[in-house]
Amino acid sequence: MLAALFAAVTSVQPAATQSVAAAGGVAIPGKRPMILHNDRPEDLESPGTYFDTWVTPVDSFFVRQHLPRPARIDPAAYKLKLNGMVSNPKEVSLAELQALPQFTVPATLECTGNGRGFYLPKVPGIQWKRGAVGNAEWQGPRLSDVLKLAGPNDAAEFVEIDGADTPVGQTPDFVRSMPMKKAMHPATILALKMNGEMPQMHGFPARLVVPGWDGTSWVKWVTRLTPQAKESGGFFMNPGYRIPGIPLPPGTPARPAELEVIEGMPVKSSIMLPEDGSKFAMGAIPVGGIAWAGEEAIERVEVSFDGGARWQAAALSPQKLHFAWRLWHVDWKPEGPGYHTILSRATDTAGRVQPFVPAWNPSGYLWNGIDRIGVTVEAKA
Ligand SMILES: Nc1nc2c(c(=O)[nH]1)N[C@H]1C(S)=C(S)[C@@H](COP(=O)(O)O)O[C@H]1N2
Ligand SMILES: [Mo]
Repeated sequence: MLAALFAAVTSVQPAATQSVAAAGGVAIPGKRPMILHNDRPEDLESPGTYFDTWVTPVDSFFVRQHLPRPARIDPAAYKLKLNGMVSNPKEVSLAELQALPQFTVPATLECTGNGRGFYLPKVPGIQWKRGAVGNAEWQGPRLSDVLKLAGPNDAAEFVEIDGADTPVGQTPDFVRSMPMKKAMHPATILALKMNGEMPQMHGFPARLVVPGWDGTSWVKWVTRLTPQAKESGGFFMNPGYRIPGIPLPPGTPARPAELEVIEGMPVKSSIMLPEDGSKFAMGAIPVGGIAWAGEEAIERVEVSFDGGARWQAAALSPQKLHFAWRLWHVDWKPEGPGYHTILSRATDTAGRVQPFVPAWNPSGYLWNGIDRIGVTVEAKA
């Protein structure tokens, strides 16, 4: 039954894919036509029509990086440096990482700027709408097992992570850190595979998977892990990727002392079909999308077709997992012709509910407002 519902979503894909290409979508090798936000290197957003499968294929997955992608690392020459507060500093080969027990973690990766384009007043930065998110099956050794190869010191509270990309011009090196507690979590892995094979664009040969945390923590092309006593202070930790701990009136500047590091992501749903502004003839219209909740699982998605007066439950895809999204679907029969507003609202296993108005913040992070589109239904001639 559910499979049939989702099949209906799939069936509208080809025509809409063409419209992405026509609307300025670009073909990058290894990708279907994507929404291009930057080139050199490309920042790519997935159009709504690609969100019809629980696992996002690599060719449909969004791409984000701050610096040019590093040259492809020769797997035979690859070395992962383990240093800092460890008893046995060392360099580990890809073969050694492959020899550790391998785990598969299905998890949703979302850029913390996904939805920035919906904030009012507008904030600078890539104006992502709904498509800087994807769900993949990641596979590799646990980060805890990798760190244990070097014997981290008990006094190490954080681990610093560096990728192979290097600073360019005004943009400093992309270096992140996270608390040891999250690094040692059994679901945190150093992925060597994404849906079976790690593509260069997504971090070959090794990228962090930090389930439930925003994409910034998911460092690609990992070359160094450094247990340390304190959080790192580089640009991408501070002032980068912080949000006000005390909510600010919209449009006001950040107060640096009140900024906090982003960790677990909020509950959220997005309407991926139909496209905002579409037109239909009277009849059944498939409405669907995705919902996810950081470190929690999705309990419920509700949809409203009357501006939020009445809500109805959407059918959900069966996998109810922490860290991974659920697809949702409603077969909608409009009551009459005219313009209709469609809203979607998710609730998670911790009881968190998607808000009407997410907290405005100067960097436009963590947008999770109740999603909203409008469609026009035309009376039959
Ligand atoms: N080395 C490195 N890793 C990185 C980044 C980067 O610029 N350099 N960008 C991060 C950000 S902000 C996001 S949202 C994700 C995007 O992952 P993807 O390109 O595989 O979709 O990668 C993260 N990992
Ligand atoms: Mo991001």
